Amino acid sequence: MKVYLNGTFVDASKASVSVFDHGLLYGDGVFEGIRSYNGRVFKLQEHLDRLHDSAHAILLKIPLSREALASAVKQSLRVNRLANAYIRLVVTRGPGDLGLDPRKCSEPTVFIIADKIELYPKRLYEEGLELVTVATQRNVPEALNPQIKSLNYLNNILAKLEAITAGFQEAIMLSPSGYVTECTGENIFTVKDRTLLTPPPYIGVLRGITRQTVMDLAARQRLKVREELLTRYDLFNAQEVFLTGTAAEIVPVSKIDGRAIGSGRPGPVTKKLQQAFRQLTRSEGVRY
Ligand code: PXG
Repeated sequence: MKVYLNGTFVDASKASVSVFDHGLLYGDGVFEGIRSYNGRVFKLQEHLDRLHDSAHAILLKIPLSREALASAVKQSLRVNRLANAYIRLVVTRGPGDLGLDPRKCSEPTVFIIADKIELYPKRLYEEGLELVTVATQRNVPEALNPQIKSLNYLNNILAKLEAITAGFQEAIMLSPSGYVTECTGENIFTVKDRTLLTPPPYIGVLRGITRQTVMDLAARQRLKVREELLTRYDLFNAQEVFLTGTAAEIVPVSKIDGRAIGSGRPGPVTKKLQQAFRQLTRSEGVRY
């Protein structure tokens, strides 16, 4: 496997960054997780836009133009001969000294890992996922805005560990006032009476690209879609709940904190959206 690292392709075994890189020392950097389907990168422009917005929010200047980044992503897929892949695009503050001061970092580090996509077990999509609400609250926008896809994922990892310790695979994180935010690496939706609801970004969620894609697909299916504050009660009493994310796509939720959601099986609205999503990933994207 070849990894793009600061302008060149190097063997994966030689693709290393400095221990002085502030991405490592402080989580000072931003990233994207992107997917390709059948030789096309899905929503590439949207991912590059979000990467730039994340970088802009932390005063990090990406040393490559959008076009250069796009072509580096495509080249990573070509050199590794991958038709269906998971792509990790990372920009860090770069190597500096042991202080926090980002001005001491000479040059941002840019790397792209393109690897085979590890699909989740089929059972997950057929039976649905059981979730648990955890005590670790989602970062508040006033401190570290979850809209910034930064390299600092400890908030999410702590929540994930709580879920795992409790015997579940995924966690629901709440805001400090107890509103539903998102899972550790997926956005959340409820379905009730042909209306999709999902928490608004200001409560502290990542503006997921799959989230937006599903909102667009839902509108085309004449479903109503709204961003609204949701409580656990709203989740428990929804007809359907599902999660969205680049890696997981659309995952039905069967149970939350011991309460069955709807029939406890993937519902018709979720299934129809999954179908439309599959169709879309097959028919659009940037060719490489
Ligand atoms: N919320 C958070 C906190 C995320 O990290 C999403 C939502 C979904 O966004 P997209 O744009 O992918 O629809 C993410 C996705 C993983 C993993 O292993 C997921 C993400 C990052 C790293 C790993 O599932 N980000």
